[in-house]
Amino acid sequence: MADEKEVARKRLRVLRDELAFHGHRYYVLDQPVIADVEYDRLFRELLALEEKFPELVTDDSPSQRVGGAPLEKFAGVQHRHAMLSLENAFSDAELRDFEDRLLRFLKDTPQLSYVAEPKMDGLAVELVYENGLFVQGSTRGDGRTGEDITRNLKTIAAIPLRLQGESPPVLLEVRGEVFMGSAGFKKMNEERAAAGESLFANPRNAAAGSLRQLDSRLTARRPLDFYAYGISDPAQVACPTQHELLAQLMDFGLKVNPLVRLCPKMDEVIAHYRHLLEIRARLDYEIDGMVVKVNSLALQERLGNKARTPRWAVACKFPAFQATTRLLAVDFQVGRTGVVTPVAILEPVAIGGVTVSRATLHNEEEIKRKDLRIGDRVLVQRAGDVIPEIVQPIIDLRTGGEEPVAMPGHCPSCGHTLVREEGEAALRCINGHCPAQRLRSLIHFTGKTGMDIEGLGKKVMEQLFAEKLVNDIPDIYALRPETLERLDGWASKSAENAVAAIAASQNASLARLLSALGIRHVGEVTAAQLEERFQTMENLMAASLEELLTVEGIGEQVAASIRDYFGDPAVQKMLERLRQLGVAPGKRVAPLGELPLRGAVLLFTGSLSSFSRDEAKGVVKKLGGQVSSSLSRKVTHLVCGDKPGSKLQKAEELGITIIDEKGFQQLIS
Ligand code: I6G
Repeated sequence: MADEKEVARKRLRVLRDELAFHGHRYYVLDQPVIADVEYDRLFRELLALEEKFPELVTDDSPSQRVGGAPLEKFAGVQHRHAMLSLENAFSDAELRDFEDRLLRFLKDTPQLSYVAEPKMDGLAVELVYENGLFVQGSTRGDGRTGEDITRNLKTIAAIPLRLQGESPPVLLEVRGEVFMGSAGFKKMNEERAAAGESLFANPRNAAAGSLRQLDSRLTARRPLDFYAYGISDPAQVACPTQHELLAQLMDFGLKVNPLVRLCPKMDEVIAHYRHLLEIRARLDYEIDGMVVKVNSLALQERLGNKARTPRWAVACKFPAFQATTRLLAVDFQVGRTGVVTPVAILEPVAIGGVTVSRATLHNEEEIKRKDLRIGDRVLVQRAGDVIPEIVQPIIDLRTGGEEPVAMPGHCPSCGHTLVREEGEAALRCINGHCPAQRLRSLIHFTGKTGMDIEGLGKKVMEQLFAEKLVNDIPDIYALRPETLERLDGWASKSAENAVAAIAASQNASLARLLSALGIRHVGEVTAAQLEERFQTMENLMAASLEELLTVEGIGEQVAASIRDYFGDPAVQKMLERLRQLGVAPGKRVAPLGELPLRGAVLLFTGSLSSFSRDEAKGVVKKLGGQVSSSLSRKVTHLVCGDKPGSKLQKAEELGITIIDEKGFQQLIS
């Protein structure tokens, strides 16, 4: 047994090292060198050995990341060096003021270089490493005393349980930010919504809530991440600059934000701020600004700290993406497929430089889930180009006078009774003549995912619809410059351009036209597949349900929707009118039944002089024929090129028609 234990001890050491190495490649560098299954196999081997010899479990074992039994509460932790906050700057001018203050303070230093990096919207923590081993982790707390969240921090894969390198410092107190990526946050909230649990307002709250779990097994399930940004005392490592310090932290196996920039001058700092602001919405995590630090650690020391903030650093804040305002009313908008969507009407509020007065509410379930009431003070958020949304009502500010949101029973546009189809969250107007649906369909038809007709955007389509000039899709193709010219806001040039753009769309591909028609369940991808298979509108209209089901990616629901659409006499009439008005998608080929090579199966042997094999096969398929790769009785024609090989004799024996290249050319002409 003693021998077995010794073998296990050695093997566990190897496994810990290997798992730490691969964990670092995967979670920190994002460059795994083994497959997940291989990692899992090593991990399972480690767990099995540790289960057999629990006394061999070490603090830095990867098994410690899974979390342990719940605590009663967190213990307090005294920070050896206070965790300070940062002063803020809100403009270029305030950044220049920061530099002026530094230069005044230092007197003898004419030029300063800086390190600038994104300010993560997460939670500041301290990680204490003794002789390379992670021994304690804590929150910032009040700056002097934080909470001991070691067990929770150990569950975060990006935090090394042991520092890399041969000679780690005796003591290293790493400062950094724990955060939750946007994708992980979204997924987690979706799962919580499905389980009927309350939602987190933003990734920061979610990260904070996850870190403060008394049961670290729950923390282990949350998609938390970590970036290091400094240490508590520069004396702990021998580095002359902030930039080299960050490189040293990376060598220790810690994760540092790749958007850290060394800026030789304040101009570069400002340029990096603009860059971060520009890419902010595309990052997979939220940042609320940029932190600028004097690069020289000796100068940082000379500059020192004020009561609560270092003199050598400043946070340049970004405009907020969230704000609070009042929910004034809820409007109901009818989409082109008849879906009725509630829209929040808000007291206008500026968010990140844009005035927001409307926000999407998705559907009734969303209103119920968020418990929104008219008159509520609400937290609103806007991210990038995404439509603003209400995050949550601020329940504590309710006065009691707030009213529940009443869902309509009838279509706000045509008055038709609304229905809710089985398994759908949405309310729907099923009146095929509903004016709101018609207008939305027209806007979709001319829009980007439709025919993409320049000059016929949403506003213009609303105008043409209101003026009763365009009531149905074919009306678009009947528009004349003289008619448009007379309308408000039009001139002869814009009218001519619009009509020219309309005319140009007459020859758009079939796929584009199908996508523009807005057939339910037929988006751009399905439209392209339908074009590939049927080639003309006539073929598609004549296709049976069975034929539609043979198209890749088309199932019962989509096939039925296409059949229903083309089976509708009003649609047939509309398409006929479109045809008469010259809308002729793509180039016309004969209907499938009339294709000249329908029923023919060709086999090629030897090389052809005027076609490559692929070209020849392509032509055959286009003309309705099939190409075989082997000789059988199904083959109707053997096409013999130069040096035909053994197939020729066999084909003769089977009585198959044999043609040469000239014969092939005649066949396809
Ligand atoms: O709260 C902080 C976030 C990011 C910081 C910080 C930081 O550097 C990127 N740096 C310092 C020095 C402090 N707080 C005090």
